[in-house]
Amino acid sequence: MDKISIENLEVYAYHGVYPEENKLGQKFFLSLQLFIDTNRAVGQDDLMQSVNYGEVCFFLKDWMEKNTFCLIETVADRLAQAVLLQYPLVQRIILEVKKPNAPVSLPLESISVTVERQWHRVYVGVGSNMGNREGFIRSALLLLEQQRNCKLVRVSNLFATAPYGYTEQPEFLNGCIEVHTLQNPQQFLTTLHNIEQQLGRERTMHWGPRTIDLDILLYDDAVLDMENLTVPHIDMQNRLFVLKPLAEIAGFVRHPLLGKTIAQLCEIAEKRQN
Ligand code: A4P
Ligand code: MG
Repeated sequence: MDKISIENLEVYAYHGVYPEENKLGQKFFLSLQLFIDTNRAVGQDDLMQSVNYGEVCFFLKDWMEKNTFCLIETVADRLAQAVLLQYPLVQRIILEVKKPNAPVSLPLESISVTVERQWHRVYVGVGSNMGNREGFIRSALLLLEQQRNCKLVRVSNLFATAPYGYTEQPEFLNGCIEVHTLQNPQQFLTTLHNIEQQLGRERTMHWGPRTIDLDILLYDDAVLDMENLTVPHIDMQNRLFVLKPLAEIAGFVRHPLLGKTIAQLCEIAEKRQN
């Protein structure tokens, strides 16, 4: 990927843990690398197809002056996200926030924090088998769209499906969505849990009836085995109610562990069922 770099942009701002820092302010230096695809801009030699680095510098200065945080870790995290949200052509950013006059009573050149942030492509399985099933699913999508750092990119059709696993429960409505997010997997899982909770989900029984179920199916090409999160979803390859809608919006995407595309996995699962 191509890169636009800005080095040591000097700004005066009021971030810091000590009250004096918030009152008197101090100098900060910002260095960043913006990863974009410059092919279109180069093909047409057109600034509108690229990112105007001059404009970015003023955006950074303005943001640094308007906000106040205690930690430069927070400054770096929030500013990196703000740049990604402001400039949709930027897919990834590496940002260093440097404090040359950090309040440390020892000689040093500067203190800095560097963060790397990017848009992630996530596929989520949605399901409901209680009450107004379509209403719950549409509400979940609305709540997800309202998250500042999530973009709902694609939505599959919704399918009525027979219950899988525990079968003594009503029919499900299932679908899949593609979301682009700045959140890491754990943050994104928390976001999904919050939405489930807002829509009255009660976890009374594993695999039991639910107003809404939101499962992370794929998160980029990540393979994660954590206490509360397994990605890719551990059983997605065996669930036609996941693979069918997912194949509609991500048939070309390859499962990072099984090495097959979603379209291929769907075909295999369909054959197995017949
Ligand atoms: N967790 C681990 N990995 C993930 C992941 N990739 N995405 C953890 C989301 N959550 C993940 O899930 C239990 C815990 O799994 C979470 O706290 C999370 O930390 P849950 O949603 O609280 O409980 P659950 O949904 O009852 O359990 P589980 O294992 O997620 O069940 P499934 O796999 O969601 O299956 N039949 C049809 N036709 N359609 C359906 O949608 N759904 C289920 C539930 C059963 N049968 C179905 C359907
Ligand atoms: Mg679940």
